[in-house]
Amino acid sequence: MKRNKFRTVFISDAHLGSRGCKAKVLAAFLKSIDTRTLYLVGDIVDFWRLESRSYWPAAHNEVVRHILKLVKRGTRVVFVPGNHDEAVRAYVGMNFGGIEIQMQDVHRCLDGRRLLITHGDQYDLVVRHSRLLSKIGSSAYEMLLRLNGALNRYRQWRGKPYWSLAQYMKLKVKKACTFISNFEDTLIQEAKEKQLDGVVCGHIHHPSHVDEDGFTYLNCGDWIENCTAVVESETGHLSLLHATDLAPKIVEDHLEEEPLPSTRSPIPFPLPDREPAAKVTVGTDTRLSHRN
Ligand SMILES: [Mn+2]
Repeated sequence: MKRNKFRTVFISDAHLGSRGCKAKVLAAFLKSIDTRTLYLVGDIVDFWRLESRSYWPAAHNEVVRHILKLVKRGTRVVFVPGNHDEAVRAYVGMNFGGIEIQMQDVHRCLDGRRLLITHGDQYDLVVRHSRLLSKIGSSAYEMLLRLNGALNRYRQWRGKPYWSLAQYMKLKVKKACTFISNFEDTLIQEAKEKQLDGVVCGHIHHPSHVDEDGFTYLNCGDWIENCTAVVESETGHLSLLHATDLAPKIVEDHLEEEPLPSTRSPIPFPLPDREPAAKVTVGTDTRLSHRN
């Protein structure tokens, strides 16, 4: 099997152990890549969900198996836990079967730029100050996703396109909550204070690639709704990818029962390998269309 080669791949918010997780798509994605470094940018396993009931279908094992396979093939795997897998934070500095656990990390790109790697919940004031509040929010969100699934099965049956109720509700709710709108700014500020050139994070399930004043903000998105990853090509290009950009056939086979939003990654794939590494791709500011 010919795999897509990368220098670095960043994924976040898989939420393994929760019903919303598109584990089959993620497994297909991991199977289709070859990378020197894989960053797991938090909320990979959803311990909050597993606390209340155990849910672990075979596809979730497949994801873990493919990550371990990458380790075996020589990929450096760094796990930066998030708030849903914060239990793992107790093991920062340790190494489990080739997976390094780090609280945060700094990634040096091929072109020398240094990026802060963090899940991002530390900069989300609501999660920080009210674990209970965000837990309530999290189970309401899962209910919403189930409702969303039912609604879209109905829409599909009526021949209508996919429409994300969860996304719609999230945008509505978040508009009222300025803390999320501050999330990106806070993270950018944090990385600037650390004298870094950018940040790769997750947490808000909102894939985004912004290049501004020589500073890069990349949000990995999630594997519940968006199925996106941040990648650094072998020539040092940073971009945001949609899973179907990489492994369209395999991925689409798994999506029949669970349609994805029709929006595709704005970055064309395959990546333009011939261009010099220092040239930064012009980011598409998705904040313009979905203000958090
Ligand atoms: Mn999170």
